[in-house]
Amino acid sequence: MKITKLLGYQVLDSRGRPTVAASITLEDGTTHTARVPSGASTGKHEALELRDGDQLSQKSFYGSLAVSQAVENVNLRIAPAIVGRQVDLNFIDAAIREIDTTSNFSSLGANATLAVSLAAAKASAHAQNLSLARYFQPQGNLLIPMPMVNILSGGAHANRSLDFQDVLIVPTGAVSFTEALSWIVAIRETAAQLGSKAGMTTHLVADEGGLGIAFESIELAMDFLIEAIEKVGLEIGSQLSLALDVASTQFFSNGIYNLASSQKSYSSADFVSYIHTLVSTYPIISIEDPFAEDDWESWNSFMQIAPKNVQVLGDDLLTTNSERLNKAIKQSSANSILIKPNQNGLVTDTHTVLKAAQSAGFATVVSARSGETEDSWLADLATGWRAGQIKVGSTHGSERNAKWNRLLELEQIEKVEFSRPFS
Ligand code: 2PG
Ligand code: MG
Repeated sequence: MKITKLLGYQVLDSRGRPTVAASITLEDGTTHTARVPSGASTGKHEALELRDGDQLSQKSFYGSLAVSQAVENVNLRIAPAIVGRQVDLNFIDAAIREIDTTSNFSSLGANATLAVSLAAAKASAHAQNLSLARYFQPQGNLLIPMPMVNILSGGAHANRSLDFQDVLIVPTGAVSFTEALSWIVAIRETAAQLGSKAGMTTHLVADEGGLGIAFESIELAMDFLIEAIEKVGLEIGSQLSLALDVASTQFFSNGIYNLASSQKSYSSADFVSYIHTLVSTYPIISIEDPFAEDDWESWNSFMQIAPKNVQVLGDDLLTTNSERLNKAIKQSSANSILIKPNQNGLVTDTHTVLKAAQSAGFATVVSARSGETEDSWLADLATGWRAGQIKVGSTHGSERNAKWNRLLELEQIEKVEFSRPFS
């Protein structure tokens, strides 16, 4: 089926900032739209998100955050290469790569390239009469991922009310996604009630829908969450465990990890021991970005001493990038990777990274960004690619719940398995 039109334009994300949407119209008259997310704790090795910046900021009321340049690239540079051609994701991604040969899509902008690539996936699915999840997995069972869900937020998502960015829950013992999600909602609600009884400010919802409660230390935050879990009547260990996204690049400078809320500073070596103590003392099953994006040595030495059952997860370290993943595999710097399509810029290349990680025995956690839209393609991609785990933020805000609801839907209507990565 031929593409008759490709249109890029600005829409809003969950922070009310402009982001790129792309709509592909096919010769049967149907239109297929994708919207891209945007991060706040962005790693420096990510593909480039093109924003207008100060030079072009006079052009619109969105100021420097506008994405008019990226939109123009969709309409003036990508559209001429694909309109009139058969809709085919591989062809379209290859055409984009030919237009922008930089390693980080700094010419077109990864927000432009990913919007078109995702719209191409949706349009290709339609042309083959498949749902998006089925398009990503035409034959085998879909794998509903184990959710890793944010309850308490800090860092760049909550005005640094806590140094670490996320305290999350992984409901490892749930028998289905439907059950898993019901546990999470109960825990979030109970944590909010406990907090307000204790006089904490719990109405401050962070960027990803988590509770933006201020804690002096990560230990106090985890103690609080454990209390909420116990109050709900769920058992830590057999039914669920904690996970952390330290997002440590955010508080690493000049070789020192600075924890502002607890007023402590650590050298790299001391921070490795501190993280080791945390994962040995608390029921933590997964720890993301415990060390900064280029502090490879700390990652490598932590992996030597980390308990075998702990997932050491690279986000800013790996940025969904083949070369960085290969380095991490070779040096054994981590044992799992966060997969964020907008760190990479294309659907097909993101899939290549995910497959390489899976063949190296790395766990794969597909992840949303802190700035999201109501688009739910991430859920289809995670189930179709059998990623195993998914991280979307909390269970609050329609841009988050759109993904959870899509997973609930897939669990009901498709032939699925529920992923049990930690059992
Ligand atoms: C992360 C993400 C999502 P951001 O660090 O894992 O939680 O945050 O999108 O701001 O990079
Ligand atoms: Mg992260």
